[in-house]
Amino acid sequence: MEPLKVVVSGPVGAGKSTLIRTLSETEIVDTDARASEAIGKDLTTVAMDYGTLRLDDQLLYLFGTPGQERFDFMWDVLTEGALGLVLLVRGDRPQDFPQARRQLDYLLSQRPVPYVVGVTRQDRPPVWGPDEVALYLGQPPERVVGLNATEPASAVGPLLRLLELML
Ligand SMILES: Nc1nc2c(ncn2[C@@H]2O[C@H](COP(=O)(O)OP(=O)(O)OP(=O)(O)O)[C@@H](O)[C@H]2O)c(=O)[nH]1
Ligand SMILES: [Mg+2]
Repeated sequence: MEPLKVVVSGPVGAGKSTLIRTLSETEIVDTDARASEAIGKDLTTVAMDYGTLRLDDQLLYLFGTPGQERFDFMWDVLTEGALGLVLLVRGDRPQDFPQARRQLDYLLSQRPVPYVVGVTRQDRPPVWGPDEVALYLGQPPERVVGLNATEPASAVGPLLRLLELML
């Protein structure tokens, strides 16, 4: 089977780099640099993350985008040839939901591919659950998956769901 290119996008701190670091079976490429403005954490992705993962017989190439919108010119580069999209958002930061929705709309308008929304930090209550975020975003519940991006068994959830939806 052909490798499947999946883009992992979403606002700053959503857990994009963490998910790829948690899941990749090969050495990851990351481009985290010291954040030049106050974004609530020290390091931020300035170009991309890259990792790979095999699920059953399917090899996945995972490409993470930067979250900071000043790097959004990278989105079009990274989504070239992508066949799936995982849009992550922090479940404990509802103030990020409008931006997540804008990014999802934009990315799908550029490249209408199968997608899943992942709601991170399910291990850190109080946190919005996937069903609540699905309602907020006007998405069908099967498209929204809760996860802890630091935990392999949980982080793989959105990718398994994406493959299910693609079949
Ligand atoms: N407990 C917990 N921590 C998480 C989870 N997801 C991400 N984090 C933490 O959140 C912080 C930011 O995660 P990153 O993976 O750097 O976020 P990002 O989406 O790549 O951010 P940018 O590259 O700046 O856009 C890290 O300290 C992670 O360990 C989660 O599901 N649970
Ligand atoms: Mg990152």
